[in-house]
Amino acid sequence: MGYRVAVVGATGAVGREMLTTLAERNFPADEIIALASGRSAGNEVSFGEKGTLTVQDLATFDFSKADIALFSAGGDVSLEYAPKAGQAGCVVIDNSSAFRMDPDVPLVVPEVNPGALARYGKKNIIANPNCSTAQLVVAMKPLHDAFGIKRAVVSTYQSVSGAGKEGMDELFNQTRAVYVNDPIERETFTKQIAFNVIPHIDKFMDDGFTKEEWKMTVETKKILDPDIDVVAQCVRVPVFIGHSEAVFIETKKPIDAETARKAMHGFPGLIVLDHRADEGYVTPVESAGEDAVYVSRIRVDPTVKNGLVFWCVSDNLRKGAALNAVQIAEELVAKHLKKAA
Ligand code: A2P
Ligand code: 11C
Repeated sequence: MGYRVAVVGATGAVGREMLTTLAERNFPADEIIALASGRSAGNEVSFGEKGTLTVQDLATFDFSKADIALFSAGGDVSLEYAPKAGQAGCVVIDNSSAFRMDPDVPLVVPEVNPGALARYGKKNIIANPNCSTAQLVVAMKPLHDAFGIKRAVVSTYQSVSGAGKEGMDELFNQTRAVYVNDPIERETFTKQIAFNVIPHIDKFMDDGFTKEEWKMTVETKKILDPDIDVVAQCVRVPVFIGHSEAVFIETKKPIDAETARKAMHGFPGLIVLDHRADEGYVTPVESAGEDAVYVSRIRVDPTVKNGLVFWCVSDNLRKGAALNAVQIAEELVAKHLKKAA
């Protein structure tokens, strides 16, 4: 007998990817339920190659009719509906930031801290990290195990799909407007994104960092190690899919490019593609639609005692969101939520 799986936000950029990923990976489901706002109820969404699903209204859905719910409809929707779903006995895997730092909610990247999942039962909620954190911790984990990371300095180059389908539409429409000389219309982003970069993702905090930057610091500590210091500068770039990161780490043990490469080689979900030649590195366009986190441009940082620099790219809708959520669901059903055959 399979599981009943609901996808909340099924018409959104991540929700659609969740449905595709569930279909592609043959998740053991008897029923997949697509949920979104009343505006979309009755519309059809694709369930990968397996056909289409009719969208139902989240507001009237009874969560006792689902075993697992993947949420990606924004923090406010999660805050309102995830606790209700959890209380109805449905395990929520939440892609928003609403519950990530709640001590009773595990924050999980299955390749990095699968053991944390065991504590999901307090609220029946498991949190999926921010997309920029998910790819970072996959790249950092084997290096941390081998060399002990003390500090990471990260600059991100984040695609517009991180801001959902509206962000993607805004890049498309502004790019077109530039070419046809129409006025540039702005709604989702705080400045023009077409042919520009914006050093501002999520709201500003009192200390001058943005919430996106703060999330990278605190989520990395929760997932990987509270003793690692992370300082981030997050930037939106006019790329549709795929987040990129320039990462500068300092380690406890001496580190060099060759041993770092060996430590990363074969780590689940991570691909090192690093040739010091034209095209010997991965860009976000190549990462789109792929599951892996890619690391390139590995080199020693000669300005600190034990330092390494690398470039890290991944599809933010996949490992950064939908794939990680489905991997959590797979781990959950394999180890924690077994159904009688
Ligand atoms: P809808 O399309 O009906 O508005 P994205 O992150 O790509 O912008 O997508 C957001 C997703 O969250 C969409 O599926 C959207 O559904 C859904 N959503 C937004 N607000 C609500 C709400 N109040 N109730 C249910 N789903 C919502
Ligand atoms: C972005 N990283 O690229 C954000 C999107 O906390 O889940 C995801 C925000 C979050 O805009």
